[in-house]
Amino acid sequence: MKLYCFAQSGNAYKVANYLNVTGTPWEEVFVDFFKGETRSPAYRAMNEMGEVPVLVDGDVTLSQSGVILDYLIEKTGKYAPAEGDAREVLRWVLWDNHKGSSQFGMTRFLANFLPEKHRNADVIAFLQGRCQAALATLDAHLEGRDWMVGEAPTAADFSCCSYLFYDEPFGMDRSQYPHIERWLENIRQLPNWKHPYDLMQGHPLPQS
Ligand SMILES: N[C@@H](CCC(=O)N[C@@H](CS)C(=O)NCC(=O)O)C(=O)O
Repeated sequence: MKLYCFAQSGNAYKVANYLNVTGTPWEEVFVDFFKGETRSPAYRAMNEMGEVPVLVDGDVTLSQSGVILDYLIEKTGKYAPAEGDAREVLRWVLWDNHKGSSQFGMTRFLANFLPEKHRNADVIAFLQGRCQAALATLDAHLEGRDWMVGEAPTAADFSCCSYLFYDEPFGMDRSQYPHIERWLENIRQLPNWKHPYDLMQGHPLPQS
């Protein structure tokens, strides 16, 4: 299996983290996102959405981290939801794609990776408000729970946690979210867990 990814991509990390902690063999294909590779015709021919991650498994090519996780869980049988929990897992993966990772990723990008001369403080402040609202939702859900859904990790955990392992600031005062911190520690304890920068290539970014 090949995973098209790069270190700064929390969306790719959702899949890389799953592959790593489940011990599923995979091959990394580095995508030079910051040089515009996802906008190239060759990349678009593979993924018309122009996004990372993409998983290629034989003649199966998939994009969208939630879909890829669903495929891998079906294929490996690892971290499948308990009976009756699948729809609740999907509900959180969809929430994450809209209200969680999408906001965290964009805010982190604008505040850290965009050249300083292009950063807009008002836009960043607006997005930080969105991040804080999402984090409050997540923290409240995790109160009294070890995992997002049920008694073991599922795609909901792999999806929702990914951007929260990165250290670049994007508006999160970690001390405000003790349930999130406890849950992230549970994920760090999974077998062979690795930080995204130790799992995928491209960090640190070359100085421009
Ligand atoms: N919902 C998608 C989001 C994927 C996504 O936005 N990936 C970013 C990298 S983290 C990307 O490739 N963006 C390219 C672009 O928006 O042009 C998923 O979960 O896979």
